[in-house]
Amino acid sequence: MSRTQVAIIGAGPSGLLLSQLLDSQGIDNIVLERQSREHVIGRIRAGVLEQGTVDLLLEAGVGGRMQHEGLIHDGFSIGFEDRAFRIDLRALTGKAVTVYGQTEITKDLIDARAAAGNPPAFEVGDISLHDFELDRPIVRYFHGGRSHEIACDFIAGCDGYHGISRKSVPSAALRTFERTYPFGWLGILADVPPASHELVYSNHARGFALCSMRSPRRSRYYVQCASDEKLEAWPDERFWDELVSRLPADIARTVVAGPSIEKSIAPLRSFVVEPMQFGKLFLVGDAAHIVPPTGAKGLNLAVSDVRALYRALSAHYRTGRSEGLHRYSEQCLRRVWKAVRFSWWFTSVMHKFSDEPIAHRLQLAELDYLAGSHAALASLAENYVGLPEPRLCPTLMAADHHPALTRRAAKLTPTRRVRRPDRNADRLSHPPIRWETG
Ligand code: RFL
Ligand code: PHB
Repeated sequence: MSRTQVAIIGAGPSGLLLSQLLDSQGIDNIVLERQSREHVIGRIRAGVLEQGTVDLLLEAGVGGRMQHEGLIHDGFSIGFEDRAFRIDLRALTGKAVTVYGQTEITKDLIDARAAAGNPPAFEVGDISLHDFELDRPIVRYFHGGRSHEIACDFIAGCDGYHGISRKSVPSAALRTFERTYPFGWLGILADVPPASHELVYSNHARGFALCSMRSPRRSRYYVQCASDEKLEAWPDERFWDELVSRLPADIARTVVAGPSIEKSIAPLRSFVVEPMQFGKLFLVGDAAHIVPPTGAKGLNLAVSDVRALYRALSAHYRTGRSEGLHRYSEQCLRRVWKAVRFSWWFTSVMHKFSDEPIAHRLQLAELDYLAGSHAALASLAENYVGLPEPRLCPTLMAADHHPALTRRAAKLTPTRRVRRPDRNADRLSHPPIRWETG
């Protein structure tokens, strides 16, 4: 039996980034991945990074290429009824987002892990987790033609929604919350210039569409499709025709069609498990929560979990203090639920749910209100760029949920800990609403 401090299950962005950060603190770890390296770096997923995600990638020493190739976006547009309005993220929040593909982040992390002499073990079979409710967890698996056993201090379950980590916890110990949406996203990647220099989210009577990108020469587009849709039913021509039909005319005219280099369908769901910790097993990223991609939150939430676990483990090994580990689930879930709410709301406003005419009219009214209300735009923008990290003061955390405690907290909490207004608040000025078309 071999030994490590932290056994990490899954080499997606969560597992790889956690491994990289722990290594930087001299914390021994091993990453076990079910799929091959080629499969992992071939998956096309997220594209929009919050500043907090960018900062943690830089802290981990894997941000060089992202800084060079990532595109800073100060805003995005929402189309409806053949017109579009811009959400000026910079003016509304003082912040921007970075467009840089998850595929590239994964490549950068795998290269960094290899350069550090601790690459993930790919194509690992039959992983099973044992004794994690006790002091000495054990991970068993099959790799390189033989079985292995590792004793560790902690297990990080970074193995996504379909992984084994969450399923290893007795079901009575967990509570799950789930909503599946009656549609999916059909996405294509193509080496053609993007239709617009910023992202465009479009509400249309035929269904949702999104114009995104990976670089000035590579576009990523999505259209809402039925959840049981078959890829074979979507030759490239049909995709481009459908996309163009769902965009405001001025944007549709700028779409450059070309052969797809990837095409896939993703189901949409909201899912949360509580708590995110069971004994020495910590659930991280998609293993603990899934959001529909509309709000571009999934990867960013995963990185927030990694940040919290990395800091808690570092403190544990450095000082022997474990408060951060005990608070991990509570701290992460506060952020998770806000992102679940935002992603659900944005999904609800932008997608076609039924043929009921009133449903579409209500969406149009909401979008018209959004376009004309500074308060509503500011709320959308602050959620999109990423909410600040939840505060760590336990008294205030409880008080936030229980008004009765707020009064007590006000008495007990030193004034310097009391919530201060956001330092960007004075930068909020009503931006001009720019109608790009119509
Ligand atoms: P992942 O990426 O699913 O990685 C989990 C890894 O675990 C492996 N695994 C196992 N390994 C060992 N043993 C087992 N039994 C295992 N079972 C599974 C898997 O092979 C895999 O390598 O989870 P992670 O690391 O938590 O990362 C989460 C993100 O991938 C995900 O949240 C985002 O991609 C979501 N997402 C977006 N997030 C954003 O922040 N911004 C976006 O713009 C954005 N766009 C998207 C998205 C997700 C999409 N899809 C595919 C639903 C766009 C789309 C279309
Ligand atoms: C993407 O580029 O893949 C992307 C962008 C924004 C989203 C979801 C996906 O909300």
